[in-house]
Amino acid sequence: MKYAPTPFCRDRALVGELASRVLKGDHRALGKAISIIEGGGPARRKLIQEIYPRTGNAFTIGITGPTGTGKSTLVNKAIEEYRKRGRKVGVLAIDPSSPLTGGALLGDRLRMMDHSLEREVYIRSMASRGDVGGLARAARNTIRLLDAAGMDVVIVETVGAGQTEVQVATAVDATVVVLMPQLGDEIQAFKAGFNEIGDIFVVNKADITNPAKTIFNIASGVEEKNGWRPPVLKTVAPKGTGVVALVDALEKFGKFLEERGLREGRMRQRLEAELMEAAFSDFCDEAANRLKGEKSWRLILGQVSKKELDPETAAGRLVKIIGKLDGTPNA
Ligand SMILES: Nc1nc2c(ncn2[C@@H]2O[C@H](COP(=O)(O)OP(=O)(O)O)[C@@H](O)[C@H]2O)c(=O)[nH]1
Ligand SMILES: [Mg+2]
Repeated sequence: MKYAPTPFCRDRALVGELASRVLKGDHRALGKAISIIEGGGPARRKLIQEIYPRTGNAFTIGITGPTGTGKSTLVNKAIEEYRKRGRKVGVLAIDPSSPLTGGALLGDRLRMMDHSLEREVYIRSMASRGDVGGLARAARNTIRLLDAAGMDVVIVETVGAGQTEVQVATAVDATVVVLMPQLGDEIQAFKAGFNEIGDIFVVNKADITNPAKTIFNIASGVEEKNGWRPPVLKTVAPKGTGVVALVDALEKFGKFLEERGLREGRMRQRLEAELMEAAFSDFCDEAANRLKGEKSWRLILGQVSKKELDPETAAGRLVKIIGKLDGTPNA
């Protein structure tokens, strides 16, 4: 059960108060609010109800690519560049490492530490857990919180081209795919997955080997979408080389979306996917809980275990039973 064990009527007032502090840009409140988002349940719903009208102002950026290509280093430098341009920056780093070690998580936190104390920068890490849909949902809502808290730019770092990463990477206005020279297999992966999601491509670690061939390979693979041809940029993240050009390209893409009136449409498309996922996920949780309270559930379970009924026929019957269940859904 995801629902908070504390009585929610008391929590409602607390969550309302927390939301108003988030809207004022209070970093401590943000931290608590993100934990509520991760926890799910009615507190999450109340929180999002409160802040949602105040979202939509931040320019949201997804940074993705294989492990070790230099994404975190690049994010750090991008934060610096955005600070120079007077923007408030929120960062969400989604870590792929096993929740048992948490090694890279700590590393990311340390690497980003120099900015954490600044008032205009907020950085949060989120461990990727087993629950794929849950993570994407938490990430989307965290982006909303950072947006509502007054961040001008929200950056989300994810790894790889798996289902979750693609979901998260596409929950933003602009997606930057970070690769490096001589990735070999990764270039194949790029062709399979990254190609479609990238609005800007970066070949980082340009100091290690000549990136010309990699850049050429990527550039010949990218396709123009609605009049935007994704640029392929070259960077040396630790030195900050190419970072100004990257932030320029992001700003240019942001303007492009606004001028062409594409931002709204893209947002709507993302919402469509999100609502469908969220509704089905909640429906499954709720239906499972209700079903388990039904006499027919135990009856059918018993029949299957005694081999009076097979699992496939049982599943079909359960679907019919779920369809007939009524009750007041959690509002
Ligand atoms: N030589 C070189 N090393 C880099 C560059 N960018 C990042 N690194 C190093 O590569 C390692 C992985 O970087 P990190 O930012 O954690 O990659 P991530 O896994 O994509 O987030 C770190 O040791 C960085 O210092 C670069 O442009 N050149
Ligand atoms: Mg990283």
